[in-house]
Amino acid sequence: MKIQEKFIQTERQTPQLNNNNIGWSAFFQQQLGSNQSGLTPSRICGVRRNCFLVTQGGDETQVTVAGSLMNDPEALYPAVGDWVLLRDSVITSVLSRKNVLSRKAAGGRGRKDSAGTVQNQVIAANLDTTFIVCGLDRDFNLRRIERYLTLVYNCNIAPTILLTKSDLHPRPESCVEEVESIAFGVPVHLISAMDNDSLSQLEDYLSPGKTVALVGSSGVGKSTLINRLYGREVQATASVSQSLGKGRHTTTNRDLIVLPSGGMVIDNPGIREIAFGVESAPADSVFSDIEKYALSCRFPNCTHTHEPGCEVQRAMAAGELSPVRLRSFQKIKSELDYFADREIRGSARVEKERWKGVSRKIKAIRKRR
Ligand SMILES: Nc1nc2c(ncn2[C@@H]2O[C@H](COP(=O)(O)OP(=O)(O)O)[C@@H](O)[C@H]2O)c(=O)[nH]1
Ligand SMILES: [Mg+2]
Ligand SMILES: [Zn+2]
Repeated sequence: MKIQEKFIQTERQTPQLNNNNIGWSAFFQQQLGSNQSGLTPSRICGVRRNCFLVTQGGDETQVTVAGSLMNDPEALYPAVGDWVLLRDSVITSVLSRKNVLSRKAAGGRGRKDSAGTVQNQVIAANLDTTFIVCGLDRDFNLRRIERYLTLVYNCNIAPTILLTKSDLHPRPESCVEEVESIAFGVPVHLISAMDNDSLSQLEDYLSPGKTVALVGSSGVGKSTLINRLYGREVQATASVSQSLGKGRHTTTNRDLIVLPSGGMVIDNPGIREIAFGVESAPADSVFSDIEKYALSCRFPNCTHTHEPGCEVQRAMAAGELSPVRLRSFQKIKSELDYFADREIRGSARVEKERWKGVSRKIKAIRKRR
């Protein structure tokens, strides 16, 4: 009875995967051995602190990763866009990648781990194109575009440059010329969220089964673009603060989203930190009011949450500082700490350690039952 149920389940899922609709192809099919019946191929569409999200084209489901995979130094660690095999909501293996958008750890200086291999920070896997997104407001910066182009070229992935917020520039065509002069032969598109017609330029990149990752600084309009392409709000966006001319951080998770067109987009809110370190982090200058109080905290490494003698907490209690502002400061701080941590230790190890913690917790829960 059980076996029959399983058989029916596999039967039902096979046509969908052969349909090519979320990027499945012969390249992945040929990696399925004959002894892998009962294992369901799924695509990673989200990496969360404590789990992965996967899809087979429809709903997202939460899964965990097998301990054997975590402890295998040779195994790929699942990233957004990866194809994985699942048994009972547990990832048992990660299929070989067609390509991977990643950056060498530690600023490309080629730091090596104990085994002598250069560690890579994986941003997304199995892409057809990467959109380098640059806003035509204060974000416009040819040097930054060059750095993104280098990142994408180094991974042998086709770049396309999107200049967003064209409605905010008096002569957007002049920017296209400037970009073309540094990115010879790379397609450049002018996009505005105010102009739905401008999105039709992107149709070819997003035909059924195609996967595109969006990279670019926070606030350039990546999530807004995804919402326009989708036809409704599926990603959180941030309002640009006029005084700063920068978007605020909204999400820390990158996600693969299946568009109604059948194409897929991967939003990368953390790309700036992942790709180029934290040198341009907004936290210090933008939160100078909080930093000012923090100088008077009793402990130099105060997290301003529970420590005695915390001047920030005192200021908040006295109504001198808004709790909302402190929360957003702490959120950005913890993001930056996380990326800084990855910078220093290499992403693979940080991820693995994090997962060891998770598996310990799972074991503890099982014992209690
Ligand atoms: N004027 C204008 N504003 C835009 C455009 N695209 C995005 N924005 C605004 O820019 C801000 C940041 O956008 P968001 O999508 O959150 O950027 P992300 O951080 O790259 O995902 C939001 O307030 C958007 O409304 C555009 O084409 N024109
Ligand atoms: Mg966003
Ligand atoms: Zn404090």
